Amino acid sequence: MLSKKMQEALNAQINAEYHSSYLYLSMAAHCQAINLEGFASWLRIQADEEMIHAMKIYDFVLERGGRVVLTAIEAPATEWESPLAIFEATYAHEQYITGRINKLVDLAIAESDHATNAFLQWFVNEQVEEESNADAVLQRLNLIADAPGGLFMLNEQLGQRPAITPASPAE
Ligand code: OFO
Repeated sequence: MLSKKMQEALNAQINAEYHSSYLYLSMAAHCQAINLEGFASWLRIQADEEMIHAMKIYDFVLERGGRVVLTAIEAPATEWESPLAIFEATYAHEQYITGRINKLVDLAIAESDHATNAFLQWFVNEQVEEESNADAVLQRLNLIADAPGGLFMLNEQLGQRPAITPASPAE
C-alpha cells in the first residue's frame, strides 16, 4: 500500500511524464513546420517514450492499490530559435526530470517503501540514457555550428531512430 504522500508524488510524476511527452511533441511539430523531418521523427518517438514512462507509473500506482488522479498538463512552448535551442531545452528538461526522480527515490527511502524504491530504479537508469541521448545530439549540433551540410546529415541520422511500441498495460 502506498502512503498518501507517495501516491501524490507518483501522480505528480505521471503528470510530469505527460508534460514531457507534450513538450517533445510540440518540438516535433515545430521541426515538421520548418522541414526538419528527421528531427521531427526523433522527437515524436521521444514523445511516445514519455507516454510509456507515464503509463509505467500509472500501472504501478494501481498495482499497489493506489488511486491514479490525472491533472491538467502544462502547455509546452511552441517555437524555438533553432535546432540547437531545441536540444539545449531537451537536455535541460531531462536533467530536471532526473532531479524529480531522485526526489521520488529520496521519499521512498525516507518512508522505507522498498517496493517503490525498487520500481524507481528503472527510472534512475533510464535517466542516464535519456540525458546521454539528448546530450549526444546537443554535442553534434554544437560541432555543426552553422554548417547547413552538417544539419542536413544530422537530420538524416535522427530520422533513422527506430519507432517504439505504444504504451500498453503492465507486463
Ligand atoms: Fe525523458 O524521461 Fe521520462 O520524462
